[in-house]
Amino acid sequence: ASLFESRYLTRNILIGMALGAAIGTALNLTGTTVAEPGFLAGTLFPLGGDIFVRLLRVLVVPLVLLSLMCGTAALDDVRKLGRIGLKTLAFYLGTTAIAIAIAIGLSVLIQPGAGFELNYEADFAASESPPLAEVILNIFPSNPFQAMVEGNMLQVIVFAIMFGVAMCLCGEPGQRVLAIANDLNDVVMKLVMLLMLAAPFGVFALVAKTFAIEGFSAILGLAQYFFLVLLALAVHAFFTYGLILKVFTGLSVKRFFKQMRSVQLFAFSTASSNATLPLNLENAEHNLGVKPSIASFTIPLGATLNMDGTAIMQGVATVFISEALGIDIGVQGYLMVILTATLSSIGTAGVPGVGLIMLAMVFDQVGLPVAAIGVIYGVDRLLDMARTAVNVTGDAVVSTIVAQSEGEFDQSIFDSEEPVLKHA
Ligand code: DAS
Repeated sequence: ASLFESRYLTRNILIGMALGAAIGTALNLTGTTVAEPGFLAGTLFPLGGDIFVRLLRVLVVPLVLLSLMCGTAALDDVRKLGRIGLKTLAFYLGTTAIAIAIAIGLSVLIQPGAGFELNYEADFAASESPPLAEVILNIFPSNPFQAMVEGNMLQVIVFAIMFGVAMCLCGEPGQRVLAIANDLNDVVMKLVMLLMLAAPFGVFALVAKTFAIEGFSAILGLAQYFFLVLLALAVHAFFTYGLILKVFTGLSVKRFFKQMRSVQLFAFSTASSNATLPLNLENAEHNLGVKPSIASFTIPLGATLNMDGTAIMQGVATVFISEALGIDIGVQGYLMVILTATLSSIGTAGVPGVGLIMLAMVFDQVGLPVAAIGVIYGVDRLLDMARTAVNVTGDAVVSTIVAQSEGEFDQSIFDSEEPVLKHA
């Protein structure tokens, strides 16, 4: 069996993660700190990890463009696009709102910040939050090449759909372009699978660096906050996703999570939905049975605007900091958090650390001091890994539900024992 098969991929990523955690923790215990990272954790590992993530992210724009053009053009009835789009958006925004509600509900119950000494000398620079109208306007590309150069995923998605619809309605020329786009798409996917060969090494470097610098010592001071975020992530991933998958498709939840394993481990290691997008797309089509006409739309859209894990961190962080500061933001404050966190996840790319930048927008809206975010900065990288795994899982769950509801789902692939990634 070829190395590319996803069961090897999972094993290889696990090996890279385990070695990375062991070496990273050893370095941390022998005195590596943020201030004194040393050559390994300060240079070698970050270099290796960043090169790996860059190599993956370079494929994202061409992959989203090609797979979306092909997916849209492959729809037997272009009018389906509107229905698919609305269903997908409803599920994405709905699950994100549920995610924050779970996070706030658990936090208000457990009171992680009560009696916490909050001395924030570390400042956190707030990024200006663009007004809502601008966020919506910014979804529409004025220059598709600029959108691709800037990696503005929502603009790339909008352009690809427009072009795909035109291809679909354009008869012979459209079919010729579609054939070329399909071949190009296959080549890009093959490139993704080739890069997966380097996954164990890239994952090792990323995990080793994180564990070396942000070792367990950072967690001890923020244990209540850290473990509450993990609890809320687990509740949302297994309960919410498990429930909606069962209710809307009747599919086996256990099987779903088994098929998602390599993608989740990869998302955890890279802490980047964008870097995980190619694998999530390949996995949705060839392990979950989601047809390309759906996956090519729902996965890229999800990677950009569906960040339930991030929303959960934002919910817990808001309660934690407001409690520790003794500021009661009240029910309308929490409703504002739910609205702002859901909307701020639209249009922010899935890259490491974007959750904290969005948290500054949320704090701005509810009147919490943005500088206080510096307190939770120390453990954010580890939490970023966990919440990114939830983000990509949410994308895959909604893709499966929408695909099955549109009859664009192949149950035999979902049930197949030996998941094999097609471009392996
Ligand atoms: N790392 C982001 C992602 O890729 C999530 C986050 O920063 O919260 O989804």
